[in-house]
Amino acid sequence: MYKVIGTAKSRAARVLWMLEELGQGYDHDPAGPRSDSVIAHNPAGKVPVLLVDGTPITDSAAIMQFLADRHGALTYPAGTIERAQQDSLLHFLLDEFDAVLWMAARHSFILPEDKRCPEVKSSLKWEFERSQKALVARMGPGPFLMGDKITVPDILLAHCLIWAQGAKFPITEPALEEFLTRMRERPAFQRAMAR
Ligand SMILES: N[C@@H](CCC(=O)N[C@@H](CS)C(=O)NCC(=O)O)C(=O)O
Repeated sequence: MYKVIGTAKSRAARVLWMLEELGQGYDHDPAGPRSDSVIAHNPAGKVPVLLVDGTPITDSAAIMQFLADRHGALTYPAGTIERAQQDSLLHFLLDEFDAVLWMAARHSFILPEDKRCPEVKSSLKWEFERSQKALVARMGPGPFLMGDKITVPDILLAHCLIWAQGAKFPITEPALEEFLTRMRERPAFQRAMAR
């Protein structure tokens, strides 16, 4: 029923991880961005793409939330206060973590060389540190962002923190280091990364 297109070294890792958490079977095409099998389903050439019985869905956050809703796990139900708080965290992470890391990547190796401004990275690192403080200030005792229950934003956050380590964006908040250690220990994460 499900086919994930996109190398596990990309944001496709989030979708692989989610499917493993949900215990759903899937096929995986580890295609790179802008490859023919990606462009066939997403004219933007971006990964991940999830094929659901052949119908493509793009954008990792939308895909993760779709899967969570469809299988009734890792999410609060739509229309509840908890779901609003969960979505709010998701959007905060997309704005303040994902977008900052993506901007740094664009100015490091994605944009054509003559369009890159590498000096923007020090400003982005400063923003990333500030956003970590803001996130920790709204986190409860855990172990997950929404308390006892793992939800979609936990996977997004853990993936962004791993991305940050690779991009040499320091994780400055001990609570986030501890969160990442816990998330990495999850068998579903390890199965997804084994791909
Ligand atoms: N918001 C999208 C972003 C997708 C995206 O930009 N993916 C990167 C790889 S992680 C990509 O395919 N980049 C190729 C490009 O921008 O040309 C998502 O979360 O899926």
